[in-house]
Parts: sequence; C-alpha cells; structure tokens
Amino acid sequence: MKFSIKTSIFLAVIATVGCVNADTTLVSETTTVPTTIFDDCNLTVTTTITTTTTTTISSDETIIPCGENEVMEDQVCKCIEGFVKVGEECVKVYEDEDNVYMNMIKQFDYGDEITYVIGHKSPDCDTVGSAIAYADLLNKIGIKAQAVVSGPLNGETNYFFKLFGIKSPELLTNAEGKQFVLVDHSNYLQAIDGMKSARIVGIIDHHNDGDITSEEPIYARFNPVGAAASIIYLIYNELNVPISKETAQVMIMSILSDTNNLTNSITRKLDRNALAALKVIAEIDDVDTIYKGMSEAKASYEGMPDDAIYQSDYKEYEINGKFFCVGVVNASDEAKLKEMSDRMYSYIEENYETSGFNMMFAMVQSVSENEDEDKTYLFGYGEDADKILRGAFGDFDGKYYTTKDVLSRKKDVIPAITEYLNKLEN
Ligand SMILES: [Mn+2]
Repeated sequence: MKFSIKTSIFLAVIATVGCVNADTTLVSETTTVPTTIFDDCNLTVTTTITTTTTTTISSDETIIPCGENEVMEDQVCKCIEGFVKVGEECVKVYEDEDNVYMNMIKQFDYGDEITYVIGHKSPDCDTVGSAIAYADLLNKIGIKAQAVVSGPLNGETNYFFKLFGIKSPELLTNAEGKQFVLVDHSNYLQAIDGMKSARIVGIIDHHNDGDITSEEPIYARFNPVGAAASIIYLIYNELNVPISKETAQVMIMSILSDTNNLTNSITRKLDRNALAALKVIAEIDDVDTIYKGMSEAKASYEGMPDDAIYQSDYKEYEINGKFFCVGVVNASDEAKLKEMSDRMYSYIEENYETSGFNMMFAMVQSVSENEDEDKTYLFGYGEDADKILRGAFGDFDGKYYTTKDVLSRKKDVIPAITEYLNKLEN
C-alpha cells in the first residue's frame, strides 16, 4: 500500500521582532521534527513539522561566551594580562622577583613543552594529590603544567574524589619525549615506561633518593616527612602562592592517607601543620570521618581478583642487582587479616616462578582505629626472603611474621631488605 503525503505543515513563529535597534541581535532557530498524523482515510502517515522561531536578544541579555578574567580577541577567548589558562579557567600568575624560592623554580628553562606532573605506578592518594597540587602551583607561577596519573585510581582515592566531586587527572603511560616533574618517587622502576628518554625538570619526594638522574641542574626536593603533599604545602608557603580550595582538598587526602591521619611513625610536624592549615582553606572540619571512609574504601577489595589486590598498593625495587616487590594489603579485623594473608600467600606462591623477581613480599595490615588491634602479617617468597624477615621482624607462626604494629613499607620493611642486600654485596 502506498501513502501519499497530503499534508505538510509549515509553522513560523516570529516573536516580537518589532523595532530592532543597533544593540539588538536576531536569533533565528529552525527545527524540523518527524511526526505522525492521520490522512483522510484515517490511516497514519508520517510527515515533518518545521518550526522557525525568531527571537531577539538585546545587548544587555547577550550571553558572553568568555569566562571570568577572559577577553574576546580575534573571536577567541584569551586570559587577561597577568592571568594564564589552567584547564577551563584563567588563573592569576603570581610573580615576585624578590622571592628566592620562586626564582629557583621559575628561572629554569622549561621550553615550550607542557610539563607533566606525575607520581609513581599503582597510584595512591599521595601520588595523585601531590601531582594535582604541584601542577596547580606551577601553573600559578606561569609554568604550563598538567597533572597526570600512571594508572587507574585506587579505591581510597576514588572514594575521596567522589565525596568532593573531583575529576581524575588524565592517564599517561608512556613518558618518551615528554617533560616531567616527578612527585612521590624518584626511581625508574616506579616510573612509567619511557622515563629514561624523557626530560626530568623536577623531583619532589619523601622516600629515599632513587636512581633517576638529570643532565642539568634541576629543582629536586627530598624531605623526610609523612607525605609528598606536605613538601608541596611548604613550597606553596615559600613561594607565597595561595592554595585553592580544591587543591587543599586533594592535599588533605594525600596527608591523611600517607600518615594514617597523623598517627603513623613517619608523621612529622610539617604534616601536622600542613593538615591544620589546609583544613581551614578546604573548609573541612571533621577529617576523622573522612579518613574513616577512606580506610574502609581502602580495605574493601570486594569482587577484586588476587592480582589486583596485591597490586593495588604495590612497589618494585632493585638493590644490588636483586629485584623484588612489596604489596601492601589492608584488612579491617583479625579474621580478614588472616583471610587476606592466605590469599596473598597463594597468589605469590603461584606467581613467583614466572614473575622474574628474586623475591616477592606482602604486608597485610589492620586499618582499625583501635591501636590495640594494630597488626601486620608479613611474608616473603623466594631466595633470602625468609632470612631477611626472620632477622628483622617479630614472631613467626610457621607461615607469617607478625608485629603488633602497623609497619611502614618505606620506613621499616624496605630498610630491612636494603640492609640485608647491602651486607651480601660487601
Ligand atoms: Mn607518598
């Protein structure tokens, strides 16, 4: 059966054209929509209705396409003088010729390239927060920078970002030919691929100094404090650059996570001072509740396979030609500690042969707020792993070394392994 389109409707609505003066813009919009009507025999036919709406916008209603601190130039929105584009916004450039700290960072020749600020592989809260905070600082002093991450965010970071509506930095997995400031790490094993053929223009770290070197004098900063973000807080202060609210939020996330809410043994006065000041800027009063949520998110590995759990807070090392890795896993109570330890033990046992590592270690520890429940289950696999742990750590129950402490990978476990491997060498 064939239908002829009998009806077509043209509808024009001209709204208040009236008197159009010089300040007035005419906006004409035409929409065509398919619609169904009935023909003479009551059969359905399809036709279209075209609607043209013309409205006038007077100059004081004109929508200005440029944002705050922007002006239209050659039909492009550009930042006004003294401001620089950061993402979507134009932010003020801070300059102070007399500030020696600012001078050290600004006088470096960054070239025309963007400077990526990146933390270590298996990104954690501190690595992500520090990258955002330092990229923000560089932009504010007129150095074009962008925070990036080396992999997907962990559960703890995701929890915090969701809570505050913060967007994840973009993913970058190859460094070749690009320019970087490294935060929260300074060794190639923990850096993304291609870092050996990248230009390193800065390092901000709170671990031992790693094997990454530069060919020119760079701004490198190693301070023995609880979080890399605390060093960045110090740099903001030295440069006298204000910290934005969102940057303060991510720095709080970094410090809470790396210092276990200022409770672990690597916490320093700087971390305490930084957190107190950042709380005011971020307008966050109750960090304890936020930290509790972060801890729960950190210990929730629901639905995750063993390899993803082992690698969620994971680092690789090389000392005197020996390669090893250490994964940290969290658990909320004694039963979970045991369960997670068993899972990680089996995982390591199954994967050691093909891993290429000389030794693999795991630390499973409690995240409870009750200090009496603090505990770490520690175990290693391969070569001298057992010998190392036996010499350095607590009780052995036939399978696990246990301590009545939440150990720090950086301050307790890595130094113990390093000491042993250095002795072997000599
Ligand atoms: Mn850190």
